[in-house]
Amino acid sequence: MRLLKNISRRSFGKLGAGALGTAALPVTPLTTPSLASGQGRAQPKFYAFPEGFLWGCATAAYQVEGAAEADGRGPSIWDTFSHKRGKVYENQTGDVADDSYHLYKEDVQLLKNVGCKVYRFSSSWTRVFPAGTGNPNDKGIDFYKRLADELLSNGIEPYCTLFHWDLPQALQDRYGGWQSRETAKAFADYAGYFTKQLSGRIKNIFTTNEFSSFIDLGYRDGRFAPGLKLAPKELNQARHNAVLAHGLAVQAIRANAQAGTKVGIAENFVIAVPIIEAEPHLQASSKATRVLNAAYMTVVMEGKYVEEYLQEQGANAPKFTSEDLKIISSPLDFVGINVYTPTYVMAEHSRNGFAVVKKPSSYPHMASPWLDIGPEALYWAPRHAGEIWNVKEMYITENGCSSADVLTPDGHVYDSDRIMYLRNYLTKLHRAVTEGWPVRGYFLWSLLDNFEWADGYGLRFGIHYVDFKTQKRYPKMSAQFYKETIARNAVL
Ligand code: GBH
Repeated sequence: MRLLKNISRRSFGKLGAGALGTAALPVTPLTTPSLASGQGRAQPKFYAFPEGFLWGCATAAYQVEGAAEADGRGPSIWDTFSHKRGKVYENQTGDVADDSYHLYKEDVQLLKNVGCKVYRFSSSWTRVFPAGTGNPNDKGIDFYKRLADELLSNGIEPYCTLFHWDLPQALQDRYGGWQSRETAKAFADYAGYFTKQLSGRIKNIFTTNEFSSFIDLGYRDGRFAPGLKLAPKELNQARHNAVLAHGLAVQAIRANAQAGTKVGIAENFVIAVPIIEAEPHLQASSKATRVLNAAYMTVVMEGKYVEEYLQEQGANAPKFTSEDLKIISSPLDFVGINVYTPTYVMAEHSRNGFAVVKKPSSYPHMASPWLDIGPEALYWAPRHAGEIWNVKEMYITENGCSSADVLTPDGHVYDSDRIMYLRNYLTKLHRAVTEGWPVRGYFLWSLLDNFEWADGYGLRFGIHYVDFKTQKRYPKMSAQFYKETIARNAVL
């Protein structure tokens, strides 16, 4: 009591977060509760992770780089889309974003301060090939060399995603983007070239990030670039071209990589969580995972479109060859899973054997209305991937949340809801790892507040607050939480 009374708000700030600033975040020493204060109480059980677990943060090129016209970068469909009125919150664009193209050294220091072992970023296709194909741009490639070198010299391993939605505008204009196989081939050429240039530095590569986000939202709902609303038949073909692009890229990466390079994918497949963890719902959730991800993850992992999908789509099903399916399911070294929300599933006497349980309006979510809170998704994602598809090496390539962060006049952000979210999700990841599902690392989304696609700068996902007027970065309380987690290799 006395202690509490004596700590004023100001001095609490100094104790808890006052040392943050841009300087190193201190880690508080691990204290063992004194026996005197709790005679007979059991020792606390920390949620310890295996030694060598790879903690990191993630970002994507268009969301953080800015420098839209620097050094010969060509336009992507997100430049075009964000510059059209009414497409993005307050007509904001990624022209400047976090200016990480110029401030990357500072951002690497943020990673280092938090103790990250790994960093997942994406390369901008139009920095490397300004027109999607044809002549490469050395200055673009140079940026990723410098970034990788900066990471490596700070003891942080680079993980690069080759496509995080910023399709070259030239390919959209010439071929209708993902509506054509030509785009898939162009992607493979870019993947091969990038790998040849960078695999001395970058040993871990993800092809594509989240098919459903760039195809379904971009070509069906029109909410994301390029803002199209295709009919089902054309949509399914675009989906097919996207998974084909991934497969062709895997082959191109392998053909051009130095020994020791690993290749994978980053997917936010629908995570079917059994509404009750008991039969018959367990079986229903496995079945649902295969069927609900038929057009993307399932065909990538199994090399076939499940019957349920082909029947449901009927005449609108994609056209493909058996050779396509072989390419699409080219063996991977690891699978990356982006985990945000659960999809609850229950057993049902129907042809599929499962039903998706609609969430009531009272279901809790974070600042983004779609971001329903369900920590158990971080247990079920690795379990399904391991159980259904026999995945032997996995990463959580994204997990994190938006909060209504407020920067106090003295430069702090007390994002207790983000800490609550992370603590609970990580506890479930701990369960998955403890049960032996082979998750090697975890990338928190995101290192920094950034351009949140159609939500612009209106929603903040970072563990560092960014003042977009000054480009100053401020570690939030969640950065301190994550630093403690990494330092102890355990969830607190
Ligand atoms: C990830 O997508 C992305 O990989 C990353 O770039 C992004 O910043 C992060 O999540 C946070 O959003 O507005 O109702 O149409 C996660 C999957 C797909 C979830 C698109 C939000 C839009 C829902 N996202 N979806 S809505």
